[in-house]
Order: sequence, then C-alpha cells, then structure tokens
Amino acid sequence: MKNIFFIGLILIFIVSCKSRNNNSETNPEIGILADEVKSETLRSWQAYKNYAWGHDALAPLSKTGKNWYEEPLYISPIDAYSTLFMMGLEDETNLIESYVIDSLNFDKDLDAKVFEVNIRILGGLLSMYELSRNDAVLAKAKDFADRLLPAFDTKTGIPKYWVNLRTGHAHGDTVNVAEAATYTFEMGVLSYYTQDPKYYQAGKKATLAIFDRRSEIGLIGDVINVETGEWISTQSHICAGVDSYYEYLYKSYLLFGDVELEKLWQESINGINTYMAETHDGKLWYGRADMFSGEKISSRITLYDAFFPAILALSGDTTRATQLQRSWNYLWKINGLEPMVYDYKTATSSYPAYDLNPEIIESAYYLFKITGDSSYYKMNVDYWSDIKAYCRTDVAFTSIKDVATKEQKDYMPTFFFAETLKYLYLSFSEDQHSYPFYDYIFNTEAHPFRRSHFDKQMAAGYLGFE
Ligand code: DMJ
Repeated sequence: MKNIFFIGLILIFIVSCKSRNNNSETNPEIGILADEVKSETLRSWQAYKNYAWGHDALAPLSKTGKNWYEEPLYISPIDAYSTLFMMGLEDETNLIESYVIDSLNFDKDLDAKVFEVNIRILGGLLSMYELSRNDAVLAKAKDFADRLLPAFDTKTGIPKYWVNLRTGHAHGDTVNVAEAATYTFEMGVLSYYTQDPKYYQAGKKATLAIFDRRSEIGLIGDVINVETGEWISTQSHICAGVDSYYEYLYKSYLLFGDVELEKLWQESINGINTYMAETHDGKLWYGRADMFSGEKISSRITLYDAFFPAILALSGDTTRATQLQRSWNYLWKINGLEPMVYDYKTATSSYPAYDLNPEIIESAYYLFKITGDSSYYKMNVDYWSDIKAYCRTDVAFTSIKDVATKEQKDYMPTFFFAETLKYLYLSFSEDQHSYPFYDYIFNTEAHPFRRSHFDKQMAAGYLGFE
C-alpha cells in the first residue's frame, strides 16, 4: 500500500514536471514550428518587397502597396525589423537599416497620428538601434521624436491627435487615453540613449495628466480634451482606446525603475480588479464601469483586451492571468479566430473582423514562459494553425472581414510583422537558442529592449526622475 502511494507521488511529480517544461521533450514540434513561422515571415516580407516596397503596408489580395498618409513613412519595414532580426534574417535587416539611414527622410508636410507613429516608428527605430547599435539609426529616432514633441505643447501636457512632421503644427483636441498617455516607454528609451530628460518628461507629464484626473474611487474615463482636461467620456475600461496606458505604467517602471509609475500601476490595478473584473458563465472578463460610481455599464470588450493576461502575469498575478486567458481561448475557439468586438453577456459581436492581431498570442507566450505550463504553448500552436487556415494567401497573410464566414479583406497590418509573427516565433523557439523571455521588455508594438541595457540609477539621471 505504502509502495503504491510512493509510486503515485513519483508519477504525479513526473507529470507535473512535464507540463511545466518549456523544452522540446514536451513539445517535439517546437523547433519545426519556429522554422515554419520564420519561413512564412520571410515569404510575407518578400511579398511586401515585391508588391509594396516603399509603401507603408501590403494589400496581399490586390498585390499593391497602401499608405497611411499622402506620402509613405515606410512603416512595415520599420515595424518588421526587430522580428526579422530576432529570426536571424540578416540580409533583410541590413537592407532595412541602409534604407532608413540613406533614404528615409521625415521632413514631410503631412499630419501623422502621434500615438500610432510613436509606438510603430519611434518604437521600431529605437529597437533597431538597440539591436544594431548603429548611431545613425539613433539620430533618425531622435529626429523623429523631435518632430512629435510639438504635439505635447498643450495646457494639460497631453498631446494633440495629429502633428505635422515638417511644421510641428498640431491639432485634434479630443483623444482617447491610449492616445493621450502611451509615451513613457519610447520617450524614456530615447532619453536614456541621448541623456536628455526632455522626452521622458513629456511622456510622463501626459501620463500624470491622465492619472491625476482619476475619480474619488480611483478610476479614469476613456476620452479626454487635451486643452481643458475634461473627460469627454467617463467609461472606465482596459479595452481598445485605453489598453496601452496601463501597459506602460508597469513596463516603464520595470525598464527604468521609476517607482512613481509603479505606485500609479498599483492604484490603477486595484481599481480595475474591484470595478471591472466580473465572472460571467464561469469565465473571468473585464467589462466597462462608470468612472464615478463604479457601476458596471457594459460587457462589450475588444480583442485588444487580450493583452491583459500578459501584463497581469508579468506583474505577478498569474491567478487572474490564467483565468482570463482561458476566457479568451474560449472565445477564439468558437470560430477559430476572435472577433474585434464581443459582448460576453449576450454572446454577440457587433464587429466580427479579425485583423491578424497579436494580443491573445502575446498573452499565451507570456503565460507559457512565466508558468512553464505547455497548455499555453499549445494555444499558440492552435492559433497559428487557424491563422494559416483562414488568413494565408498565395503571397502573404490577410485580415478577415467576419470570423464566422472567414471572408477575407485586402490588408496586412504592419503589426502582423512586428507582433503576431514575433510572438509566435518566440513561443516556438527554445530560450537558449533565441531571446530569453526575462531578458527583454517589449513596447506595446512588441519591439524588444534588453533589461540589462538600462541601468536603473543612470536612468533616474538621464530621464530626470527621483
Ligand atoms: C498594436 O498596434 C499595439 O499593440 C497597440 O497597443 C494595440 N494593438 C495593436 C494591434 O492589435
């Protein structure tokens, strides 16, 4: 009897070791899948080069290039660089680096969206510098950030929506919280590398302007006027339009050690867990609450919200992170892809598109690395298999109009290169052969920054915080 008990214990030990094991013994196909993601990335990148070179993005069905503005800003290559680099595709990264240095000129008379170009272009260029250590790339990043800064010259310090890259003329007084305050990370990295605190100070002022306008119960709204500081919408949530504000409170603290941001994160996450978290039908979700009363006002969520398990896990709350990831996985499994907008109480979607977004994959990657539980790895195996089944075209991958019908749209967003393919590749690569999870912190567009490159004491001086 005693022997059976001990054999049982040993078996339980072996099984639990296996399920917490990140390596190829448990997941024999791990390297094969990494190679497959890499060759699919190269195939899509070559399609971009063949049909859309010099443009911002590829339209893979019509096989043409698309631009965000009157003139291209070369967003796909800048966003793709760090992924191609991590995959070891040196010819391709050399090509992008040379183009950026020799031919990319930001002196353009066009109005750019401050938030979008900050996370993609500034974030992309800074990580290009991180990985290449090419000073000419850092000079480009600085030049670009200097063109964004005039937007921050408002009564609140929250940037306007648009800025003209040539004249610095900024306009657009109404912004959502993500557009208002997702800057401490990129601006902090730039301040560190240039030893000039003005960038981080601008980003942090915008963040504080949002946080300082929280209600008595510690919640913020989601849309604000940058001049008056008045809330235009008082819905409090972690969904699209707010998401990366919370992400940057914690990640900027982690990378630079600014403890003031950690305090902001702690107070914020307490409010989020108190007023937004709810269990419906046995599943954990984060809905919308009124910022003043805390009352739940909506169960409408967006697929962007699937970033939240990753940040919960990174900040140590693996309990909620794993529960929430299971909810997202349930939603993905209904159609084999997840809808852009979903109501978890009515189980309906008012906007059923899937644009090759990364968030659910990002969270599965974090949970796999943090818990060692290979069920998260297997989630990414399934997501990749569905993306191949429904989004793959003869030359690249494309977005989906409706996750139920799988009708395709003609667009491959730049974040597919920057984020989706990168998180898949890293999930399927063994740490020792690639980029160890704990060595890097990613900006919201998945551009990697090595933790050890940022000394906390120096950061305080270079970024100008106590
Ligand atoms: C990305 O551009 C960024 O991650 C952003 O913060 C929100 N999500 C999109 C991709 O879905």
